Amino acid sequence: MHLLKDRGFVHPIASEITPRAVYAQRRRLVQGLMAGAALGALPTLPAQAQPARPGKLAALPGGRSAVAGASTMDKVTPYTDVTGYNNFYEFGTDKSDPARNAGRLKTRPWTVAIEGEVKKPGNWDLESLLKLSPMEERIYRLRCVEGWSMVVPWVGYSLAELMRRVEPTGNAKFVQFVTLTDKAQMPGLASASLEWPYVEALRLDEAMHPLTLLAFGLYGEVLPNQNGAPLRLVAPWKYGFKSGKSIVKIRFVEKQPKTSWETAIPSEYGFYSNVNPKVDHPRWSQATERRIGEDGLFAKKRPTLVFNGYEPQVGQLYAGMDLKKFY
Ligand SMILES: Nc1nc2c(c(=O)[nH]1)N[C@H]1C(S)=C(S)[C@@H](COP(=O)(O)O)O[C@H]1N2
Ligand SMILES: [Mo]
Repeated sequence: MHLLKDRGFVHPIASEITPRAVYAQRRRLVQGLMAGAALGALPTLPAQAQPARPGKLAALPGGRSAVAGASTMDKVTPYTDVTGYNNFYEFGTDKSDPARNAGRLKTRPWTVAIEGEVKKPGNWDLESLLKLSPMEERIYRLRCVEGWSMVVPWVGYSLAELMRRVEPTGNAKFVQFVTLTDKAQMPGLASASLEWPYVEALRLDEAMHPLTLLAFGLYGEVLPNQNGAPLRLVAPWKYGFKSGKSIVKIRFVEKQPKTSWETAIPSEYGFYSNVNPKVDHPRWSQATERRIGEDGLFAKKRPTLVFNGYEPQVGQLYAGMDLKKFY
């Protein structure tokens, strides 16, 4: 792994990204070796090709969404991949760390503080947030800046629903999302891979866009902890890192806030972070992507779409902006 500057970890360069199938196989091999060692037997591969479906979580179905672009026809990524291959650095930087370490995260009681430039600041408990608006299912592509993507059936509602209730003032130009930092529950916080808390932000109009989802579930169930329980953001036209997990605070501000990735490596991660195949990451191309679940050794990469394919819906938000400058 390439280490950058004084930080312990950054996204790997593209050539280092292990295809999912190879990674899964390697992991099974390691597990097999460990099991074999424990039993004092010869190492054998477990018979199951896929890990067993973990215990069902509480049901959280969503109705069909009427929001334009909210349901891609792309084949959804298997549940085991969506919940077993994650970025959630608070639980470790390996893709398998969140699934392994996030189980202990306590997601009730949970409150989200609404602060800053709003007429109605205050604390919202999870139960009130769950009841705020009818749940919808949104099938979104999620593309990580590392070059992989998935298709996830999220459950939630537009962030705009909450924003309308708290009434941003005329001074609110940006919305900042602050996520949980709890050393007792999050082993990854011990490493200085990023500055904690993990913070992200959107421009007010981006946050108000109907595609911007406050997600509480996936696959018809409440969010697994590794995917950002009990609530996370999903902005489908931006790289995955813009979508903060396990949000505890939403702050409305006048000035463009710094985000965790920008603070860590400003030359590589800008504020906007719109999916843009024409703007290379300084260390690798962003022109193609590997779709998780179809990435056998011989699977072809897919061309990455401008705004992750959501250009008809969000393109006008950036009319007249130089997207090479505002990357
Ligand atoms: N709090 C927090 N949110 C986070 C991250 C993180 O490390 N911490 N990683 C981001 C990145 S880089 C990606 S690609 C997505 C991954 O979401 P998923 O694991 O649900 O696919 O979460 C984003 N949200
Ligand atoms: Mo990411």
